[in-house]
Amino acid sequence: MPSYYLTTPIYYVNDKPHIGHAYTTLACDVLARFKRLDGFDVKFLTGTDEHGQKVEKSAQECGVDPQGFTDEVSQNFRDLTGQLNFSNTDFIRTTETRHKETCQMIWQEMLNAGHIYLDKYAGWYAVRDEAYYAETEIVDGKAPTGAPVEWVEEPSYFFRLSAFQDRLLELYEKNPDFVGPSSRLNEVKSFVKSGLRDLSVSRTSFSWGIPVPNDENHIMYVWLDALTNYITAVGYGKDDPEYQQFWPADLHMVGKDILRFHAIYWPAFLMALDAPLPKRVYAHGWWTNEGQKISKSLGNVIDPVNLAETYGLDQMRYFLMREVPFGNDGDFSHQAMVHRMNGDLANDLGNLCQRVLSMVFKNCEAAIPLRPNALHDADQKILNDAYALLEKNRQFYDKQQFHEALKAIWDVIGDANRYVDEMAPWALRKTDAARMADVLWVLCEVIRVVAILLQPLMPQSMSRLLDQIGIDADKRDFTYVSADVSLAGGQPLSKPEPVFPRFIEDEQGA
Ligand code: ME8
Repeated sequence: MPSYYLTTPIYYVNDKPHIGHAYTTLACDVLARFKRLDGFDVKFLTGTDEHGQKVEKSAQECGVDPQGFTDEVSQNFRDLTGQLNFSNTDFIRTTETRHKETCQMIWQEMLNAGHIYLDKYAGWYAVRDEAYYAETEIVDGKAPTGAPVEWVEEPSYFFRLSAFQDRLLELYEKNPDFVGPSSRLNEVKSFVKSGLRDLSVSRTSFSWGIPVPNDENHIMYVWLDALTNYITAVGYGKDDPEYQQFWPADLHMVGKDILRFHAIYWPAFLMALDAPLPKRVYAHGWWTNEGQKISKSLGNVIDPVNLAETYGLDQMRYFLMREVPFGNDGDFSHQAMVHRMNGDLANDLGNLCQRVLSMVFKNCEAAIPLRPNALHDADQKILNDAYALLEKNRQFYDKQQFHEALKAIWDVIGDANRYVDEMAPWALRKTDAARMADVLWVLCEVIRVVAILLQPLMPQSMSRLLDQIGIDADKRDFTYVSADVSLAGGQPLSKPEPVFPRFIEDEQGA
C-alpha cells in the first residue's frame, strides 16, 4: 500500500484556535481523507508549538506557569480536531519528551558536523513572529509583517545557513514543485538569492524552551524546535519503522506567513542532517472577516466551532474549500456563506438528490431501479463524465486545487440537473415506465459516484446520502468509482430526507 505523510503547522498556544487554524487543518483533513479513500496509508500530523517568548509572555499575562498554560490551550486545539471531524492520526506537543529528545539529538548532530557555532547576536527580533529581521528589512521601525521589533544583543549559537544557499537554489531549480502555488516559489528564490545570513538558533534572555545540550545558559530558538516536530513524529533517529515508511513527508501545508521557515530554513536543517527533504510545501492564503484583518484587538476573531453550529459542519467545510481558490486570500462573510449553502448545496446537490430519490421512492416501489440493459447516448455521456471525475480530482488534489476539484464535481451535478429536466421522468412515468426507470437508475448512479467523491469534504452528509441509497460501508472507497461496479439496483430506499437544508435568516435569528 503506498504511503502519504502530510502535516499542518503546529499552532502557537498563545491563544484559542480560530478560523485560520481550522482552515489549514481542514485542507489537510480533506486531502488525508481523499488519499485514504484512494488506497494510501496516511499519516496526518497536527499539534501545538508551545515554547518561545510569545507563549511565555501569554502565560505571564494570565498569571500562570507556562506548562500549565500550554496544557490548557493545547487541549483546545486537540478538542477542535474532534469538533470539526478532523482525521489526524497523531497530535504532537513540543513539550513532550519524545520531541525534546529529538531536538537535542539533532542539535548534537549538527554541532558535531560543524553546522552550529557559538557567537553573539545583535539585531532585531519580533516576538509576535518569533523571527529575526535584518536592518534592511525594517520598515518604519517595524518588521515587514507589521510586528513590533526589539533590539536583541546576547550570546547565541548560529546555524551556518549561508553555507546552504547554493544547495537551496539547486533544490528549487530541480524541483519546481517543491513550493506551491508556483507563484510563491519566486518569492522564496529571490529571498535566497538576495543572500542568506547565518541564523541565530539559541536564546539566553528567557528560559521557556528546550535546553541546548551541554550549555545550560541557552535554549533553542523556537523555530528550530518547532520545525523538528515533523521528524519527531515519525521517530527520527530511533530506528522507528514509521520513519522508513513516512519520511520524507509528502506535504507540509502552511499559511503564506510561514513559508520562509518551511521552504528555506527547514530544508537547510535537513541538509545539515543529511536527511531526505520533504516533497512539497504548500502555502495557502489568508482569511479576512467581512473585509477586515482578523485580530483579537479588532474583536472579530471567528470561532470555527460557532461557525459549524450556525451553518452546519459540512456546510462550513464546503464553504471554506470552495469559496476561495486555494492559495489565494479570502474573505469570510455571512452573505457568501449563505449563498454557497443555499445555492451549491441546497439547490444544486440537495435538490438533485431530493427530486431523484423522491421519484424513485414514489414510482419505483421504494427501490433503486435495476441496471438497464442498454443505455442511450445521453445516459452514457453523463455517466462517463461522472466516472472521469476521479482522475480529474486526483490531479487537482495533488496540486492542492481543492476548488477546482469541486468545480468539476459541480459541473456534473449541473449536467445531472439538466438531464433530469430534459428526460422529464415524471412525464415518462405515463408514457414509458421502463425508460423512466432507466433514467432514474442513471441518476442514482451519478449520485452514488458524486457522493463517494465528496466524502473527503463532507464526510457526515455523504455518509447519510450513501446510507440512503443503500451503499454498503465497505463499498465507498475510490475503487468503487467505476462502471464495472455500478449499482445493480434493487436496494430498498428509505424515505428520502433532504441532505442540505436551506439557511433561512429569520429562523436562525441571523
Ligand atoms: O506560525 N488565514 O503558529 P500560528 C489563514 N507555531 N490561515 C491562518 C490565519 C488566517 N487569517 N491565521 C492563522 C505558527 N492561520 C508556528 C508554526 S510550524 C513548524 C510552526 C494559519 O499559531 C496558517 O496556517 O501563528 C498559518 O500559517 C498558521 O495558522 C499560523 O499559526
